[in-house]
Amino acid sequence: MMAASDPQGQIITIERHILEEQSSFPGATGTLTNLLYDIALAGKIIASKTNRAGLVEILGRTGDTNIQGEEVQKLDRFADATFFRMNDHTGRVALMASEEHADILPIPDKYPTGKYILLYDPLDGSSNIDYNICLGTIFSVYRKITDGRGSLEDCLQKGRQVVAAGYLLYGTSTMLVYSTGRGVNGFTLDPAVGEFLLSHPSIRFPKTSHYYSVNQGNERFWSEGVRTYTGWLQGRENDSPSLSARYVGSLVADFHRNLLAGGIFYYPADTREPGKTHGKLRLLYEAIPLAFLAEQAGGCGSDGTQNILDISPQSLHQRTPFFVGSRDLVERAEAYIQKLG
Ligand code: AHM
Repeated sequence: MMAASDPQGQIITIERHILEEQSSFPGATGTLTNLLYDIALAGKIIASKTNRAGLVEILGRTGDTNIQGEEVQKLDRFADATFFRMNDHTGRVALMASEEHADILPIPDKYPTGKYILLYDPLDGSSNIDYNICLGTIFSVYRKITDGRGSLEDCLQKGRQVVAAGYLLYGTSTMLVYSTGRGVNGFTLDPAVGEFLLSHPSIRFPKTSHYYSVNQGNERFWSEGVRTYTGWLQGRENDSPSLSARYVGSLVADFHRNLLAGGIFYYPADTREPGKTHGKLRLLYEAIPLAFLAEQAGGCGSDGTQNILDISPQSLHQRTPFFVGSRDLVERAEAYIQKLG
């Protein structure tokens, strides 16, 4: 897709787009605008490293494990530190929380705090780092609702309170896709000018879907409802859509493809071990931001029984079953789960 331009034929940079969006919010101070621009800048820096991930200097693991018990890789650590440092001193953010840290991340005392809460998964799909496969960063922004320099309560807001959310996709090109609640727009980084250019304006899920994305290797651990639903997606019933399977194992990549081509990504609850009965993915860092984007693009996100955006988070690293994509496919998953469990 070619970069979108205005009627005069000018290319629309992300800065210009964010500024134009700001002008449609009466009373906007520009703080969110600048925060989004800081995020875009962090994404550019992370992209410059992920592009070089195959090189020996960055490849390799730190040997530590993160709060989820997963091995932390160097690039994760770099992405995590970059996102924090790009936002810790600006006076726009009151508090951050990262999938890589057990607790909330206060702004250092020497810096002023602001009115926004920033939650992020710095490098999603990190099991793919060694194999030169797409990775992503997922973020969401909320307003601070407590007094002072922010607290855990500020991070545990429902998805309905999201002010802005989006992701960076480090693929064949680097993309930034975001929404401030006025639709979804996608930007592609032009390495020649070092700027994100509007390439995918007003993204909506297409009416016809093409793909379903799930780790089918886990099928034996799924409920009957999820197994039967998967059969329906594959074409085993009269009204089946007969979709093709595509699974990268990087949530951002799987979501992005299905957003553009139409489809559903799901990571259901499974019975493997007690911890997985609530799914694998994190409500705050992964499910809520993508469910917000999906809804803004005409789709939706669900845990199989209720809309992800209506769940009250109880803890920072809470996991959830997750179904996200074209609305009719998500609703059909809910119907199978309601009927068969
Ligand atoms: P991560 O936080 O270690 O990157 O794990 C999250 C990833 C998602 O990107 C992806 O959708 C899922 O885990 C894949 O899990 P699995 O390997 O079990 O299929």
